[in-house]
Amino acid sequence: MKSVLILNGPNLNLLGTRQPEVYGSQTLAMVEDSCRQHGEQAGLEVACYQSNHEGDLLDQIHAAKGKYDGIVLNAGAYTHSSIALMDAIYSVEVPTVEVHLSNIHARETFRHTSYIGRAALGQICGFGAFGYLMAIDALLQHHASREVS
Ligand code: CA2
Repeated sequence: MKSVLILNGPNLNLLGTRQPEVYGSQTLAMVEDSCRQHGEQAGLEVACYQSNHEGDLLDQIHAAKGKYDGIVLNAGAYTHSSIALMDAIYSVEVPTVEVHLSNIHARETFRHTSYIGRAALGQICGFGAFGYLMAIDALLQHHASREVS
């Protein structure tokens, strides 16, 4: 495993500006920096991208095939609505870990459903920005276990 794409969806560019009790006080730039540092320690290249547009996120997922060994995806509110993002993850076959800062299962009922979760390797939620680092480790572990088997 050599490279990972950290992909963030709608409104996550606003991190650190409002609702720190729900999403923490770190800005997206801070979260991305700690992902880069964490990846560097494991010899990984980490690329980061954020978009508020579903089509942009789809394009990034399509372009990840053959380019990245894994995706860490916080699709924001598209998590709960986007069959298109789910289909894209299925189709590119790039191992994807779904991340949420908040515990979506402890919030409003409409946040309990994740289309992303059907196509992802797994889901990490409720651990704030640390969840992104956990997701990188989960991808590393996923690749390591496939190399020995
Ligand atoms: O907990 C998460 O990471 C979410 O993906 C965040 C999304 C929400 O729609 C999902 O249900 C769970 C919302 C991101 C909004 O982020 C903001 C942060 C600060 C200020 C305004 C928006």
